[in-house]
Amino acid sequence: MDNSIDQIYQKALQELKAATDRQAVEDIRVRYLGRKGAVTRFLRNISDLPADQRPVAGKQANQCKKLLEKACKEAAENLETVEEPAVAGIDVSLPGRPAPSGSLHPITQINQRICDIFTQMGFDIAEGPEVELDYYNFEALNFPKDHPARDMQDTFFVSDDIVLRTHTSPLQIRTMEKQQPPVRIIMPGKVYRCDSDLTHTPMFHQVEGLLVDENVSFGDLKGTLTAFVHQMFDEQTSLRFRPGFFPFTEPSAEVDILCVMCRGKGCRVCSQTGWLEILGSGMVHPALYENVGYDADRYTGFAFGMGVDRIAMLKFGIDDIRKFFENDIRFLSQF
Ligand code: 2NM
Repeated sequence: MDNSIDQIYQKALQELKAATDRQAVEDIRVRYLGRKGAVTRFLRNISDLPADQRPVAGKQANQCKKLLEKACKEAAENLETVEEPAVAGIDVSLPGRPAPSGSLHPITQINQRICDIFTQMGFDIAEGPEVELDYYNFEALNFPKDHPARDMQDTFFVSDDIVLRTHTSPLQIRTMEKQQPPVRIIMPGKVYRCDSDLTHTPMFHQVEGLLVDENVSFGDLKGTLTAFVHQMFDEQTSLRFRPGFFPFTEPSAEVDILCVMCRGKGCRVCSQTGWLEILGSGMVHPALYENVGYDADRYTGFAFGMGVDRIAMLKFGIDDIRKFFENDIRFLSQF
């Protein structure tokens, strides 16, 4: 009898030692000290013993019960103190926090989209210097000596005959000097003009294009730029070709799209006209062919130019161009 309660007690202690979490301790406590537990049953059966054995057995069993209760409590507490420091305050079942990733600048995104559309049509990308000779920036492009763009007020002069390029067209001249037609290139890049307000910054981004070959017509210009606008905006976008003037093209046309804000009704963005100018274009002026040594009787071509920043403002609905260059992460992370 003495042995049996001691055996129960020793077995319980052994199991407690092996327990690795608090639930295991609780299971042991129920199995020994619960209503149908081994110790509880032993205590209940004491009344069946001979009267002279009852006091000793009762005392021993009660002592076992107390010691076991204490052992269970301590085991649970120990497991708690072993577990907690490792996971203090942390729910290890939660998914980890993702590392914040950067995103492409909105101007980069639009620039890439423009280049994708034209390279899919077969245009090659050309790049060149931002500090240019006056010759490539103006002279070879048929800008007369007294043209207003040559004014100090519009152009950053590095020296008498060196400027920060005011457009990427100098590169078209450089390309034509090196290569006979067919030529089919676009030139993305930074350009510089002495201008600064809500819609102008001293540095902005342009993509210009040039296609020269035999039998290139104004119809090719219209078809190419219409296809571009439909891919850049959407297939339903209405556009119009409006007569314009550029020194390097003749005839010249400005391309307008129906205002993306008011759909032609007239609003602040389109200055109540219902149209937005997004491109300049035209048939390459024969004087340029003379300058690069092309046979002007054999070849014709078209050229175009657009402001990437302006298109990005229209696509994203931004009314102040300077936001693009402040590099406020709260602004940039929205794109
Ligand atoms: C524009 C508008 C019209 C243009 C012309 C040329 C060149 F040099 F090939 F003749 N490059 N880009 C051009 C024509 C650019 O930008 C508004």
